Amino acid sequence: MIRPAAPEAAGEQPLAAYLQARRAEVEDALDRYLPVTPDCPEPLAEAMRYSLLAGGKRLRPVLTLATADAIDPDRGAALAMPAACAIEMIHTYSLVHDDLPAMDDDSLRRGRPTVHVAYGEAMAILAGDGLLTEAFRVLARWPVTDDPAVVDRKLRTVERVAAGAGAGGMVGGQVLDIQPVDAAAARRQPAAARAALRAMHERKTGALIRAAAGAGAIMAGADKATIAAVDAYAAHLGLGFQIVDDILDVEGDTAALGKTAGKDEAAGKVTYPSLVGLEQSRVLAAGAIGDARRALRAGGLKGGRLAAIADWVLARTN
Ligand code: GRG
Repeated sequence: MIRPAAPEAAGEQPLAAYLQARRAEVEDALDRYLPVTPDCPEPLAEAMRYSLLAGGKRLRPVLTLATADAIDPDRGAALAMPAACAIEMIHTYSLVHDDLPAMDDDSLRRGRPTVHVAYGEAMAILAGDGLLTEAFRVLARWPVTDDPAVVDRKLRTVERVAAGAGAGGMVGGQVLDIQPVDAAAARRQPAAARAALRAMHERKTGALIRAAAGAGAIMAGADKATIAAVDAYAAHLGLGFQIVDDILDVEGDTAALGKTAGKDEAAGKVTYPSLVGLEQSRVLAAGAIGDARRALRAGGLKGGRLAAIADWVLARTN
């Protein structure tokens, strides 16, 4: 959409190959972490697999792994893989619940019928519950270790992920999103409306993206200052991601997105394009990605894939 992705450093594989390889590793690991019968009743196991192994960009787990790679290229990704998968399980649960008739009432996700359409509402609620709960089992159990330093990292990761996903993070953001909006008031007070929109997205979308990057940093053994730099990067990245999401809802098509396009306008939602127009939305998205790159430089995190991932988030078409 805006500018080319960052050039690879000499000897590095292209970003697309890196993303593809990391996604494949995540999908293998997700498959291993998912509960199976007879412990898990068959219909629940099936609905959880249906939602979790249905593709998706895998932005959050790849971000966890790329952050860990940037900090400890040798061991970081292996240490962070369980957290990466747990975050994707939480993200997927949020999509399953968001699609329910009581929330967004959508019938298409990741290019196929939503879980409640395929398995019924009760099973969709329970599949989401199962994914959320199993995510915390994965965080607590893996990597299996007696090393007190790694045990400490796991505990800090659990706290950070719970904060990103919970009442002060994604769940709280969803609550703000379902409050009725006064579109006329938003038009009268555009600055206040924009601040409210940003605050909602910081929680609903941004908090889990921050937790994804933060988990990678913590599991790879980053110091406090580096964790803070990663957090600043991810906060800007989350905002950029969301603005692009709003733009794609207007400009994208349902087949490419794998979810229903044009829903925001149909639902009368306040979005970046509805508040500031498409052109200014693009400027804001590029600004957020520029801020993300600056946060990396300020934190001395120049190596690795994080800058290129920021460019990819801006350029994405689905
Ligand atoms: C139900 C507790 C609860 C929360 C739902 C994330 C969320 C909160 C709702 C999803 C609705 C939505 C369209 C949010 C905008 C940004 C977003 C999170 C898009 C979906 O994430 P992607 O694009 O999806 O990373 P894939 O399928 O690629 O993983």
